[in-house]
Amino acid sequence: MRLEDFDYGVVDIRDYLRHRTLRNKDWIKSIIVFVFPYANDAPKAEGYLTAKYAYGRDYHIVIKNKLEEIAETLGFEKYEAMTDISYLDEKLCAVLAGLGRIGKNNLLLTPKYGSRVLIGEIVTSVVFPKTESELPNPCIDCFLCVKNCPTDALRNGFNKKKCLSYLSQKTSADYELYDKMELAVGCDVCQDVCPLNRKEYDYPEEFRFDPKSRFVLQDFLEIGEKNFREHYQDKAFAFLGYRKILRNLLVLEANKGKLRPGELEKYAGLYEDAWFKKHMGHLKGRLAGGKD
Ligand code: B12
Repeated sequence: MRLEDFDYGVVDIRDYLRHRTLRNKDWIKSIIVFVFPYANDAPKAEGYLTAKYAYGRDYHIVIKNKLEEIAETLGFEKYEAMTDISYLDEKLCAVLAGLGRIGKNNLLLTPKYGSRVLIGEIVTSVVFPKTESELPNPCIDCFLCVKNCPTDALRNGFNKKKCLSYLSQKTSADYELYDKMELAVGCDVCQDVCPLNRKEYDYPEEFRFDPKSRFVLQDFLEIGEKNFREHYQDKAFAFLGYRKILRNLLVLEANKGKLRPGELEKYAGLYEDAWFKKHMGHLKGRLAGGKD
């Protein structure tokens, strides 16, 4: 495993500290930042898909393993390999490493892959020569992501509370926003409409679509809460837990006009959680043509 086989750039820790603070990390001298591309198109499949970043094996596992291997190869004694679950602002790291710039969709846009990349990093006590390039911003200001965001989360900056990706992980009471949901986990609209995301490229085979990233309500109910963790243990969305994904699937069924009021009654009684019951109440109101 050679560093040259990867898309990476190096940040001098002093440059990062000009923008963000870090506590008790005085030993870090360099951040080696990596981008890993993932799927760019959706399979034709019955049921509800996850966002594309979650099509394959959990990227937290895949990327961390790769980074650990690289760090071993480089012979680092003191280092940390991280992705997502990281104390660093990873997009800022990637920009400082010369890997891309931030687009109107709030994401790192790279010249080679567009925005469909995941970011990972190795922080090390070794001083590495820093990457000097700063790329021009490839975002062409077409505003397609801003205009097409189903919940208007990108207008005047990013409003995470309105972002469907955020909502799919949370138990928010903004039920009307959920009415726009199209995926079982996450959201891809702002990336799907981006003209810079029409590139062809290879990506790690671990990120290829596997059928567990497609949900059919009846099958999901059969898997059940007890078997959920084991069944989805190698998927990036396992941390959401059974009930939130079930809520998402019921929202999607309602959004597609596939739920009957009688069915909802049955599901609403499954769990005592107030957030679950209230959301089912909202769906019931929708089916009845009322407000709530
Ligand atoms: C929390 C989180 C979320 C939350 C909230 C995000 C938020 N911004 O508040 C939610 C659940 C909404 C979310 C959604 C998604 N996320 Co997320 N998320 C994170 C996480 C863990 C922290 C983000 C964060 O709070 N950063 C701190 C705040 C301050 O930064 P920010 O506002 O997000 O970004 C700004 C700074 O980076 C700054 N910045 C960037 N460059 C520079 C340069 C200079 C000089 C300065 C001063 C500032 C600056 O500008 C950015 C834009 O305003 C990161 C991983 C990480 N540890 O960084 C992943 C991460 C950002 N997410 C990622 C992904 C893939 C997604 C989704 C695409 C998943 C999906 N398909 O559903 C969506 C995209 C939504 C969107 N359009 O942004 C990737 C992004 C990869 C990329 N190409 O950019 C990351 C990096 C994870 C990873 N390891 O790859 N995410």
